[in-house]
Amino acid sequence: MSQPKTATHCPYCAMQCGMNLTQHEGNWVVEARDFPTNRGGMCRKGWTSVALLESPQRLTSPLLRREKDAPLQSVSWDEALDFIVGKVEQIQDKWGRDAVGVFGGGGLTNEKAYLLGKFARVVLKTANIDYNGRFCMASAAAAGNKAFGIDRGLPFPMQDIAQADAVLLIGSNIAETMPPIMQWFEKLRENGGKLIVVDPRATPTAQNADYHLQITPGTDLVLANGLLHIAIEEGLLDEAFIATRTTDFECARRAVASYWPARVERITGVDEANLRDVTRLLARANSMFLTARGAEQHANGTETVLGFINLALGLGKAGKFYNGYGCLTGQGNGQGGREHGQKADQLPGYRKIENETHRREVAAHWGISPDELPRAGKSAYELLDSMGEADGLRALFVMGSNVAVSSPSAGKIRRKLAALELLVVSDLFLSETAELADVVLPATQWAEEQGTMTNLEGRVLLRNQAKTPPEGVWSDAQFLNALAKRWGQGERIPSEPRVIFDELRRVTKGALADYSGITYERITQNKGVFWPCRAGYDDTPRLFHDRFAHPDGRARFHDVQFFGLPEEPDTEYPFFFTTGRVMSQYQSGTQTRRIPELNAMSGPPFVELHPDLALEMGISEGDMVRVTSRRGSATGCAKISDGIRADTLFMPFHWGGHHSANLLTIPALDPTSKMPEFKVCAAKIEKATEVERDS
Ligand SMILES: Nc1nc2c(c(=O)[nH]1)N[C@H]1C(S)=C(S)[C@@H](COP(=O)(O)OP(=O)(O)OC[C@H]3O[C@@H](n4cnc5c(=O)[nH]c(N)nc54)[C@H](O)[C@@H]3O)O[C@H]1N2
Ligand SMILES: Nc1nc2c(c(=O)[nH]1)N[C@H]1C(S)=C(S)[C@@H](COP(=O)(O)OP(=O)(O)OC[C@H]3O[C@@H](n4cnc5c(=O)[nH]c(N)nc54)[C@H](O)[C@@H]3O)O[C@H]1N2
Ligand code: SF4
Ligand SMILES: [Mo]
Repeated sequence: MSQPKTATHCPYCAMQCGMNLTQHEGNWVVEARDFPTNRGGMCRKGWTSVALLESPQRLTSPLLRREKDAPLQSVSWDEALDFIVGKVEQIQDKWGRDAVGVFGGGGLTNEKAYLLGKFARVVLKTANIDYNGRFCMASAAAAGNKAFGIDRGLPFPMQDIAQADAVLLIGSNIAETMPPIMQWFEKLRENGGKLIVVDPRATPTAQNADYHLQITPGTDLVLANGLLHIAIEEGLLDEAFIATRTTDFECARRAVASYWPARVERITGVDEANLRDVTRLLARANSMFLTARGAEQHANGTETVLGFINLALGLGKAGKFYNGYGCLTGQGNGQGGREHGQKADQLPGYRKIENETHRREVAAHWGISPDELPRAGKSAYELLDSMGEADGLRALFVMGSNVAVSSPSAGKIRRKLAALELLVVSDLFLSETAELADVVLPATQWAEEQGTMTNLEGRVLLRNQAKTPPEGVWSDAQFLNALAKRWGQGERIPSEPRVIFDELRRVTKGALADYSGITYERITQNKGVFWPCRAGYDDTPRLFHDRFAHPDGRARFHDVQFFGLPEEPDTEYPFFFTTGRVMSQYQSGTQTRRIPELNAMSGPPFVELHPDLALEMGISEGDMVRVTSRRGSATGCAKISDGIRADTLFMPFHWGGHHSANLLTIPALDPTSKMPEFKVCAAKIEKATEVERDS
């Protein structure tokens, strides 16, 4: 007999497709829900997600490593928590409070992200908390704040995409990373609209586009400035919009003056005719400009995004129906996770930790004095890199991230994680990071708890609990509460999602990301609620129609210049090495690599290269190859494709061990967002040795 259906959302990406979970003859069954975003669509990761619910590999007991070289052993919760408390006290007495760090995740519910930020500041009293969103959309967030005065991924509902006439999609492979969103692009095409994709590879997304600009990796800012240069030269600017709704246009005009088309063609590899066609197309239509990781994960990611915002503003394509700039946020709660205080420089509601008014407001809610609130801490990569260094971390809590696979320069980071005095990892499975831990805590997963998520449009959603967790598994909120109790602060760290959400609503009242009018009931009735939303008011599906969020209501242009890449190919490392995703694996792979159906679809770890290069190197399809950069080497099977530039190698980052793309990546950081340069470094490729082939 079928059981009642539980309405929830997918465990993975920022689409947060609506799904129903139910049991049929003892087996879990998933069905796609007719939700306004996915409208009955899901990708294969969503369809197979129920395989995680009864996985025999789930962690079901805390694990403890008493001595550095001892194995992890199953222990009771009391034993694990007492061990943590003892170690933390020892370390903070010896090295100071900030020697204990916290690393969160953009997949955590709003409730847990909020609670983790509060736990770090109020219970651990450390300044050092940051999260993996710093590796994700931090550059777009920084640019949005600078240009518009607020950071919400899409400032409009995704259905609006279907009504635009042209979309410039920069560094995004949504046909693989968010497949159900493609229905809105298909509608756009049916309506006669055009899609322009900027990517060094002919991805499934690019193959379906009207224009594919096969850019030299890392040169997107030159492209942005080049298009604005052409718009100025050809008289395509929207002067009225610039005069009434923006400031500082002159600095953008000066910035792009030297980006004449021939120079832009030389640097980006996109020919002048295409540059001109695309500029005209974007200027004459309702146009959207959407960036994702290909444009953002660079040491100049913030400036690159600002370059595309300059272009959108110059053409008058923002703050009106079916026009605008947006960032395609990635993780399940990539949006909400960046609003409620797990960032080093932030307090809940997108408040700033260094702003004295904000400190007073939040401290009052938390029942402490503003002086007790720590100041801004280190950003994600800086935090990880500080492990074991003078005035760096001696202990780290990781909740919702697998940094041993996903951090840049992962070889060095793995060594530092293993050498910590205390590494506590809470996860669903024994991830590569958990393998290095002193204490591993088994956490509930999406269908085993309730909580809200904010999708890439800023729509707050409710995940309902479908199943009781396996025995021995606790929610992150429960263990944070149990730890806080041991320090006499249990009442400050509630463990019930609804109680936490009500606190979050009160604390964010009046802040930029105001959730005070959002309730579980209102979310259910309305199929999601767009923030900001104050009690008694409507929500905000479209953000900028009346004004931008700066005090003067205007958007800002910026002077952005291209100064080259942190590492250019040279004779020793002659190729661009870039990284990204495939459809059937998710992130560091902790969840999806445990689903045989998905492994069969993605195939083994691979390196994509052009046939000319393969011929030159004597490499055949399926050969085991080794790619090497100045930081390290990784191996994978050769995947030969004429869709990639001949000067570029591509490797997905979903695998661990010596198949990890991040053994090569360079930890050059964007000075504003502290986003690492995941998308370009210099590398060489060769056939692997026999030993490597067998391992
Ligand atoms: N299947 C799957 N879906 C996912 C995820 C996943 O792991 N797997 N993760 C989710 C998350 S957290 C995120 S952040 C999103 C990411 O979603 P996307 O941004 O779409 O994913 P990526 O594959 O990282 O990068 C997109 C494209 O950038 C291109 N690129 C590389 N270098 C450059 C460059 O210099 N310039 C330009 N213009 N393009 C470049 C790559 O070739 C790639 O095709 O996906 C989400 N959805
Ligand atoms: N080379 C390269 N590296 C990259 C990128 C790239 O494009 N190229 N992309 C970057 C980006 S955009 C991102 S977002 C990061 C992602 O990389 P990670 O931060 O490593 O993300 P996940 O693999 O999703 O890790 C989430 C972990 O938390 C666990 N988990 C899931 N839900 C919960 C929960 O509720 N509680 C707890 N305690 N654990 C949970 C999962 O099992 C998993 O082990 O990688 C970054 N690294
Ligand atoms: S697109 Fe994202 S949210 Fe939708 S089913 Fe796939 S992974 Fe899940
Ligand atoms: Mo991401």
